[in-house]
Amino acid sequence: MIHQKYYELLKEHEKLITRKNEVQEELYNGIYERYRYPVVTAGHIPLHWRYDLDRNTNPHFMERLGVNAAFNAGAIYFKNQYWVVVRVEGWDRKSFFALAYSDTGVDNFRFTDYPVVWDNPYPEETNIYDMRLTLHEDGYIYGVYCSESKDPKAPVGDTSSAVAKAGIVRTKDLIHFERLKNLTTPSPQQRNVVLHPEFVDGQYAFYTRPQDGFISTGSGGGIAFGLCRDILNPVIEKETVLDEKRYHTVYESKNGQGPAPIKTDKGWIHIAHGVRNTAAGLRYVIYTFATSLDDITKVIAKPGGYFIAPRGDEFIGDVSNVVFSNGAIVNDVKVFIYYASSDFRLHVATTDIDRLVDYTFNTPADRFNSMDCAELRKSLIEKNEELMNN
Ligand code: M1P
Repeated sequence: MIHQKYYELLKEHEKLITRKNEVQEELYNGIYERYRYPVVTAGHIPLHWRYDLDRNTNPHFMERLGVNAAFNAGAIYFKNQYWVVVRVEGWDRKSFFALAYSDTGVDNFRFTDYPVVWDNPYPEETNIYDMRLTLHEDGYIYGVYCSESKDPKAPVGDTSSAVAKAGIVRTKDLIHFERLKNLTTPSPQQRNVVLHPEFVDGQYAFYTRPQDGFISTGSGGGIAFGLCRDILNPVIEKETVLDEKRYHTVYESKNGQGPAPIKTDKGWIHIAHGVRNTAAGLRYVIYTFATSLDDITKVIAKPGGYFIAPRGDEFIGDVSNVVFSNGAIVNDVKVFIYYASSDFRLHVATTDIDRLVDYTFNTPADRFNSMDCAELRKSLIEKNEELMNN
């Protein structure tokens, strides 16, 4: 028999997932809109994924399989709906993927019947997260995610060292997922690997992020690019860094490609994250850059500084001072950027192709030192003064 408490909580749950979202007008910046409420939280996870509803086996109606957070989501527009593949983290610290869909893209996200599962050929794989979805021109939807295992070379007593690899799945219906082999690259570790939507020189093209260690990228210089002949035996022989980390920028310590890049008339627009260190720990922000349609390894525009940084409640979570995006949807000219805050909940920012292109191509580039930045601002003030005085 179902516990009475379930029906009480179900009403509240339905209220939460059908709550209408609204633009936060007070945060106007002309570039994108931010929304009052996160689009997916741990509270959006269906109650029967968390509680044993049976009054006999769960008389106190305890949350038996609690969910800690629902964040970093890949995204795709599929069959006229906005879909996100959410990183759901249980109280046990293990992440898994679950799909949620919405008619609006900014609210009313509802999870499908079950978490996403597939046959796993990698028994050592312990944690999975941060899937990027790419509709590739070969007709499949690919999901590339971080497949994390304990470092087999860790000395006895080291129960933290881990190895990150790029796991690959593909699907045509968002129901059946086929697990392909992990991507092999020259780098010992990989995270934030993303498949480019088009073939390049007849090959599959990946954005990678070479890294020596699990957390620190070490000699890995930034967002890289590599080609792979066979997706069923995915090997990248050469990685070339296309967007470097750099001293005293918002991507000083490391960076990573976000969703698959967005194709526009002027170039591919990339949404990426940049990381720098502070006395309070790492700070993650989102930035954009553009690459050439003729040579996708060539950066042709890059605004200085960040595109999205945490605001208000977004600062607080399991890993504070973080915004991270691995999903975006373009529907006609509208752009939906799904970003998570502080490894805890998922938000959306909306813009359109025109504004995204304008922002990426016309926002001044970083001048890399304070005096040149002050001069740049002074010239803006002078230009505006002329207008204001006439
Ligand atoms: O905790 C912040 C982010 O840290 C990692 O990103 P990166 O590999 O760039 O350091 C990821 O674990 C990501 O999931 C997480 O949000």
